[in-house]
Amino acid sequence: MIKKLLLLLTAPLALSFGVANSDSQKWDMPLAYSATNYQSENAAAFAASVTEATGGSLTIVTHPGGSLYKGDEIFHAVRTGQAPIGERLISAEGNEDPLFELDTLPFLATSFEDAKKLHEAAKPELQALLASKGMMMLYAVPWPPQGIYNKSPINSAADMKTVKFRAYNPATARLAELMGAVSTTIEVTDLTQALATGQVESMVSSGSTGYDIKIWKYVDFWYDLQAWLPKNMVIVNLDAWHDLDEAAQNIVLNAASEAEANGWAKAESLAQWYAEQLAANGMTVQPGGDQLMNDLRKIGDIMTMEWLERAGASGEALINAYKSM
Ligand code: PCA
Repeated sequence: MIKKLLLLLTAPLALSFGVANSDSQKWDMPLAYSATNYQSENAAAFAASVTEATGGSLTIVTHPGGSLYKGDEIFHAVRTGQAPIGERLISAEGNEDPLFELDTLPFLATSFEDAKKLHEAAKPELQALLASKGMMMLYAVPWPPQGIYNKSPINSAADMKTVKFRAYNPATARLAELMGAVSTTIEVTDLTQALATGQVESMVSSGSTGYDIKIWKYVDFWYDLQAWLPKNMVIVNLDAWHDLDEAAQNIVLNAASEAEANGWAKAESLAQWYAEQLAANGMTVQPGGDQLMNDLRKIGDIMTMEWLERAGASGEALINAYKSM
């Protein structure tokens, strides 16, 4: 009898605990880049701000450095809901859709100001594209302007012939091909080893990534080409999103717009500092010479033409909209 009574008393208690648990959620957030990079630090601040503002009813835990999912797994993980949220280099998904490559078209948007305009111009279509894949973008943050790292001086594109080149997306692989270089696509987490073993000896990237991997141990030159500013995006799975109540959604959206503003400001304020760090560690940091820039502009024109062929009228409209901003 007493046993029965106890059962009767404890059953609803257990039930209410169960409900309380399912009401509070934990989102694991995979990041591809190292914990100390400003992109990851910005994501960690975003996660902390959501966790605090929701009083822990939504806890977001970041997993930097590809520790939960590697960079090239994150898009798929979020799409399938294996991860509710994650950060991915937008242009790395260029094979999925040309729209993802807009911010890596050489010399289209080469300053933070222009990159921001390009971002605003593309946002609605990018959101629609992601929605068609069951995802939504919460915010996007640029990398500083891109330049070429190499072991020896480069005066023209021809100097890149047969060089073993690290690519980070289909566009940089195409750039390598047009220069006559030989590319391998490698995530930053595997980059130090690839440079140390001689698998690659050159790449195009920002001062930020060169600094993070202490690239001065392997190469001596960085040409600050200001060729484009690629972005990382933080994406959320729409099923996970719809599991949140409206109050939590609003908290996430507010934290996201703060993270976007902070991330852009941080990237811009660090760009020059990164270049100085490369130089301070013995590298020759300089702009591209005339011949190199001319060659790369021609290659950029080819890549833009090829992109327009794939992106069609809507791609052209997007570029025109950006140019008229
Ligand atoms: N760093 C990233 C992408 C662009 C950048 O500056 C990388 O090299 O993977």
